[in-house]
Amino acid sequence: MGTRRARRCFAAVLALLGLLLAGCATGRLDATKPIGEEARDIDGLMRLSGWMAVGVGIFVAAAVAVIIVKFRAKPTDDPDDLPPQIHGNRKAELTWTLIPTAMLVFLTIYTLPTVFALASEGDGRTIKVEGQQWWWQFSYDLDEDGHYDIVTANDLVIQTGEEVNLEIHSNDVIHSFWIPQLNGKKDAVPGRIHEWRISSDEPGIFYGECVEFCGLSHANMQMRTIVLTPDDFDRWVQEQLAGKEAAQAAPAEESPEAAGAALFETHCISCHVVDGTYESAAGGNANLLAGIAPNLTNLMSRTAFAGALYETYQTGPDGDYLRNPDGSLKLNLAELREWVRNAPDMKPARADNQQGMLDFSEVLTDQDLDNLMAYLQTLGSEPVLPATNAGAG
Ligand code: HEC
Ligand SMILES: [Cu+2]
Repeated sequence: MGTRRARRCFAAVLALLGLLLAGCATGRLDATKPIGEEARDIDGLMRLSGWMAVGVGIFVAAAVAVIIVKFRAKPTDDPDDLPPQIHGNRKAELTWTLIPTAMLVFLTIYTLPTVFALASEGDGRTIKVEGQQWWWQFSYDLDEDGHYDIVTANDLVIQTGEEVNLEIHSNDVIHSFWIPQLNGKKDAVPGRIHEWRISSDEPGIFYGECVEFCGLSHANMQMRTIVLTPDDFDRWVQEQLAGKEAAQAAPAEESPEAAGAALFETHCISCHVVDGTYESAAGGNANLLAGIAPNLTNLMSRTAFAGALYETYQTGPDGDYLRNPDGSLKLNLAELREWVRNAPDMKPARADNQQGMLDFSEVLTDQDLDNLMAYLQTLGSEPVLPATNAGAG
């Protein structure tokens, strides 16, 4: 092999390696900047074992290079004159067995405390996490009476400094929950409850994805963790409860909201629950393979919809939220409306197979859609955004 070809080959390998490493930090999913204790512990292990591997790699590559150069056949060598033939060398074999063994034993011992620490229960609240095709649901039992007071989707809201215990369930197939900056991955397995802890030192919006292939829209099954200061978190809880109260009041008669509520009752409550108003639908549509559809009680308080594939509110090029002249957030009305009109067109799903939302494009008129949008906008107040990092970037 010519040296030019060798060099090209080497360059290609380097480029591939670069691509591979870039995969650790693509846009919003960044496994290299841990923000919570659990993520930091994992990052520490990765760094240590990574550097040990780099050391071993360099040593082996250098040894190979030296051996190739030093012991290669020289033009003056007699081709029949072989170097001494050796069968076994106890000292060498012991060395290259014992050193790697010692390194692996060291790594195991070094890793174990973290493994146990990650498996231990945190001192904060417990939140139920349910994966289903293809979105995540989060339920909060505030007074620990076995009844969930807040049920939301897409946005997992927690407060800074709290070791939150997640109880991870799946309602259909295996999914996996991963917010790279806050902890490692944990599978959601049907029929099992997996416990997992997350925490964050800083307020912010941290992005995640389902990381176990779960069917058609696996790639569109995202979620985010909104981390608020304790004061903001309390405000969020109060607003969620207030949203529940408000959802029970009937809209003013003959308003677009009332017309929307009536349409909602006709077309939507077979799957969706709005707490209080549609008690009859509690439990959702038993036929829906993926379990119930997102609880819409506080729809407006979430930053994203449809498995966090779409923003509920408009963002600018740098990820900052856009605002109306009165300071309120700008609703992403166009995409929300299009979603209600023809959801399967915006996110691959198989509604005919009871996965995802139906196509209403042949059912609802433009007027119906306007009324439904008016009604949906009454569901909850706008999201409580983290003090810093108020953007989506
Ligand atoms: C067959 C069951 C079904 C019906 C009927 C249905 N939906 Fe849905 N809807 C779903 C499912 C499932 C999702 C979640 C889809 C996803 O993210 O993949 C969803 C998502 C939504 C979302 C986004 C919520 C979020 O937090 O992600 C909105 C808004 C919504 N539906 C409104 C409506 C309206 C309005 C109607 C009536 C016109 C309706 N839906 C009828 C099943 C249904
Ligand atoms: Cu999934």
